[in-house]
Amino acid sequence: MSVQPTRDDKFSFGLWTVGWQARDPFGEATRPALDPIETVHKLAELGAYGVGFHDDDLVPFGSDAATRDGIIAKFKKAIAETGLIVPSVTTNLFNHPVFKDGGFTSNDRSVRRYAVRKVLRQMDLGAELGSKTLVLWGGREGSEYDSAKNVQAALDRYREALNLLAQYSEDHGYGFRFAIEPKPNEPRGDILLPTAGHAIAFTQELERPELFGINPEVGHEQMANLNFTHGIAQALWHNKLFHIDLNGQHGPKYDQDLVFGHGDLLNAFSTVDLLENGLPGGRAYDGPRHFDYKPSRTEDVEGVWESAKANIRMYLLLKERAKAFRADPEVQEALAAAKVGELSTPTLNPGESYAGLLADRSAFEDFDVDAAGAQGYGFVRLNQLAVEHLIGAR
Ligand SMILES: [Mn+2]
Repeated sequence: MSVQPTRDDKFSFGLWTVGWQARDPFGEATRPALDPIETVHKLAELGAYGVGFHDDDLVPFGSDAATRDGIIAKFKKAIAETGLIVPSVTTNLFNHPVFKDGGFTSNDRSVRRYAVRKVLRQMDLGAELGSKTLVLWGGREGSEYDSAKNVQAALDRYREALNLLAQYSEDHGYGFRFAIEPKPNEPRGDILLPTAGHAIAFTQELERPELFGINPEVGHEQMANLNFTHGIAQALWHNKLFHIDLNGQHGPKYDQDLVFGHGDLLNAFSTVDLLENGLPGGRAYDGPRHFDYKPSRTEDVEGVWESAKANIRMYLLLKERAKAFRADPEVQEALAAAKVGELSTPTLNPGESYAGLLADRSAFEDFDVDAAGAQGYGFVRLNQLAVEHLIGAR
């Protein structure tokens, strides 16, 4: 099937995704480094509308000011030539040994001060490039040993840092929204703000909670054995889905970062269905469809671009399948039989209070619990229709 991406699809990639040289804990790089400028051109060719990056993806850590300025000038030229945008930027607070005990929550105060400065510098650059979202992945914020980290103090320091970032953004008119990316573990044994739920709760404790949301990643939630589609639905409900990282994962194991849809395909289908078709009465997601995957270590450079293309193609195919699912009269009938729509009707009548509920004998005294308990909901039939649409059998 031919599926052509357009800029309206809002596909974006991080420089670090296709640029991963496939170094892992057990082996050396299997691919050469990619030139970020060439990557920008290649992503535009593939149909992406945006590119994101950590500070160190673009400008190697420790570069002097002149080198940095030169690289940034070339990057800006590439952005202008291709018409790509930079929807989001992020900061590398995990690679250098200085961050081995974290950035914002390192036990060492001088490391925390350095980490905050590094993020402020990346915010200046992001703002200059028109970026409105700052992603915060705190992969080193955590511990291996419970006795080594005062978690409540760490959350105090996390809050202190994020409040400062928001203040800086507002004072400079940058207009950033901040998207916390949860992950349960890896590289730390246990990472702070490990799931979408933890991160959403944390945003409520900040000075400007409305500026903070989350950037949930398929694989990260699935590493915690959670349902990603449920997670993003709840994030939308809280108005906290600021960004999304799409990839593939086979359940709770190391972070696989597979192509989107190459892990839990059924869940990828429901994710695209939610993002593209929404739910009655629910909030819609309008941000980038950002791929945060890694081309497998077995692939050469040609395979890197094939895998990038595969993400886009998987998303568009799933979008087409999800539209067909929603348009099928038999599905609509099965949805009605399963009372899926009835859940949107409030449990109380308009204006009714508990007094009305107590006065309604049909709700309790005369309610036929045996009949209600005996009814079938037909969820399996509905799911079979979904799977048949997914695999192209309908
Ligand atoms: Mn990610």
